[in-house]
Amino acid sequence: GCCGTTPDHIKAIAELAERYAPREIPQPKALPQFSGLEPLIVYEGTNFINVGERTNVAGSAKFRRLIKEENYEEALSVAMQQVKNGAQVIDVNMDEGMIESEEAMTKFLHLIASEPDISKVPVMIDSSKWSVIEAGLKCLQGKGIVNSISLKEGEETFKAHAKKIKRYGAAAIVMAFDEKGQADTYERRIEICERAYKILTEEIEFPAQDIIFDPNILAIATGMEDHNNYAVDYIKTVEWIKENLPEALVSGGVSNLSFSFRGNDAVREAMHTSFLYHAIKAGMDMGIVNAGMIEIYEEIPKDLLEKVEDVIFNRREDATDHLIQFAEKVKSKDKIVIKDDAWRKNKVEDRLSHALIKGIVEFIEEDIEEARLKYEFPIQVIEGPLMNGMGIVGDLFGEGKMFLPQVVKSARVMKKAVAFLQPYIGSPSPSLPQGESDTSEKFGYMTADSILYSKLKEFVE
Ligand code: THG
Repeated sequence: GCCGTTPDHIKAIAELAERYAPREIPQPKALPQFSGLEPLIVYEGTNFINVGERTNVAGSAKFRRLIKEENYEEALSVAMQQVKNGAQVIDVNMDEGMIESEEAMTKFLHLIASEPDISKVPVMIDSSKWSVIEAGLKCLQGKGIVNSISLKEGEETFKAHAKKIKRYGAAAIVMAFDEKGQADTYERRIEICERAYKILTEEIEFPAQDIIFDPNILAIATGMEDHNNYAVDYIKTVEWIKENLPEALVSGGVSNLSFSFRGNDAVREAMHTSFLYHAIKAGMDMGIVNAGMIEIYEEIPKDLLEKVEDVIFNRREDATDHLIQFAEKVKSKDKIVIKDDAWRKNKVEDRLSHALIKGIVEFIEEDIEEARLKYEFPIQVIEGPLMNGMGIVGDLFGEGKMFLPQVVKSARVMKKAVAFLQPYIGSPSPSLPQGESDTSEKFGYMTADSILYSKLKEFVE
């Protein structure tokens, strides 16, 4: 009680309070967070986090050549390009027989550190050699991610590595791999992940939110019957981890899935897109991807999607044969498909939407000019078709059907469109009736950048 409170008041309150259990003090969840120069915090409902795969000597012929030739300047531009195009983390891998991996990792990470446009994002140090990982850890500012550790060499090594990672203040990808080998069934995947989780959280107090499981995305449609259920088992494992191993995240190397369709990008893209769509629904938090090889789920041709999902979900015995046959067709059509410009015949509003959703800048100026002449005020082009298009982009992003790299492309189209309109928006239209000039004044100083950033911010939030 305070001044004016008598013992009677206190008594009355005590009697009332006695009937209820004290409030349980909620324990706020520690959010997973990583950082380069800027933080990357994973909130409830954060969309899928995409990790750029291109700075990998084993996964990119171009990057391998650049590192072998010690052309670090251009190698840096590969990293820069990924970040500019929306990669939220970059995976760096220097594992190659002909490369001094520790040295190359150190040199590359040092160079990244002096490029704030790259080092603003967290780095994922990717190596199967611990010495390379530790060389990388020594170079990182902020909180990076080690890719990876596992129980492959037994518990003692696993614990020793995890303790080191904890001291360096990094997070860790934990592969579903143990003394017996790589997990390739649902049961083996969950057995290893559960065991690793227990060791990490109970024995060495590794923060659960710093554990990122990778339950092995393996190649499907290889012709080997044993491989047919790989995608199904991965997705089931993701669900199990999210239900049973609190706070831990789930990741995976997405391009592995489609190895047997190397050379056929149309099929690979459809496979990645569909797989991600379903795995993210199951709870997949992040993935190592080639952002240029992901489509928009809704835009995959239905016949191709059906064949692809027959394979991913192992829905029929002849799924692989059918996809291979179909792939031949897609491949021969590939070049024609790229030139597919049927959408150019649609009305201007639909063309603007299409350009925004697909991130096509090629025709944007001519379409905007056509729309500008069609509408009474230029601002209506922004408020109408452009905002509608961005609205669709926002919805697709929200539903997990579009990813940040694609949104960045849309935002570029938007920026170009608004920049083109801007000179017309500043001055009031001659036919503008009195009293309505407020609208044009209000939007007179709306810049392409402000629209771009407010929209982007909206999406990202
Ligand atoms: N899990 C974890 N880390 C990983 C993987 C994983 N790191 C490596 C790999 N898998 C993920 N990275 C890639 C990178 C590229 C490709 C596949 C996976 C790829 N590259 C093209 C190819 O081989 O056809 C190369 C084309 C080119 O040369 O440009 O597919 O699963 N934790």
